[in-house]
Amino acid sequence: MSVGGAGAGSRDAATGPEATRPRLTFFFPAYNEEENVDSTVERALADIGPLVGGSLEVLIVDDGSTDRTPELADRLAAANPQVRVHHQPNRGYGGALKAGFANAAGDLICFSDGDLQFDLNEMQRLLDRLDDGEKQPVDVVIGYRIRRRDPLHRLFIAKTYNLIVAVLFGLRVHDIDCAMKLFRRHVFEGLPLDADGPFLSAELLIKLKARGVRMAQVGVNHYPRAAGTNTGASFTKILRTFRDLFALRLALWIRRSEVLGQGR
Ligand SMILES: Nc1nc2c(ncn2[C@@H]2O[C@H](COP(=O)(O)OP(=O)(O)O)[C@@H](O)[C@H]2O)c(=O)[nH]1
Ligand SMILES: [Mg+2]
Repeated sequence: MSVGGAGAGSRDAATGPEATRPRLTFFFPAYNEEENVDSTVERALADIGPLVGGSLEVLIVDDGSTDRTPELADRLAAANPQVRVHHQPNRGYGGALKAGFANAAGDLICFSDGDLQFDLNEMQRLLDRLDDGEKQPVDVVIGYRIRRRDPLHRLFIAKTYNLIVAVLFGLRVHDIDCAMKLFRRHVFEGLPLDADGPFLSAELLIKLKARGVRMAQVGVNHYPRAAGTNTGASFTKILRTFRDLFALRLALWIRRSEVLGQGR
């Protein structure tokens, strides 16, 4: 699918025309996050809102949650016009991120996770880098976890994965999966994104880099999950990630311009 720009066909009717775009959309994937969804929205409004003079849209992407997340999200959206919710049948982490990009109304789009493992106020660091006129101009700023607060086996899996992606795709970034990322809206125009699973984060960076989009990296803090369970590296998700990884590697060899959304 192609997200952003005119391709964002699934945008909810509530989004205004370009003239009324909020400066920034913050979205987060929420999959069975009933314990965290209220506080993530609250933190986003309190911590990110002031960074953009209140011109903020908070978009909850409910990816087919089976707990009370959908109803809590609806309640949050009904209570505050700055908050919107996009519901969809379960597609996976990547599917949820794609829905976020496609449905965000902001001129700038950022996302994080819905489990409070990041300090949302640190979006300031990403916004500062995007606006820093003294450094090389960039259109994307990605965070990296200065000290990742996850179980040891997760750190090992992540290191190996980052290395494999670096070797196979030449993508050298500190932390592919860090869920603190900021984009200018235009980078999504005509950009086809495929993975519905966790590989989407890598796919996105690989394709942006191949399209010549300039990116910067900034360090952010990371905290243990506030509530609920980490499901980021289940066995099925790892299998799915490798399937998608090899599919993209092959596709970039045999039909590069098509997968990059560039006319042949
Ligand atoms: N759409 C979708 N989102 C998920 C899934 N698993 C986790 N998430 C969301 O992705 C984010 C990170 O999940 P988490 O389990 O904390 O991953 P980890 O931090 O990498 O262990 C949270 O916002 C979750 O709600 C899933 O299977 N589908
Ligand atoms: Mg997490």
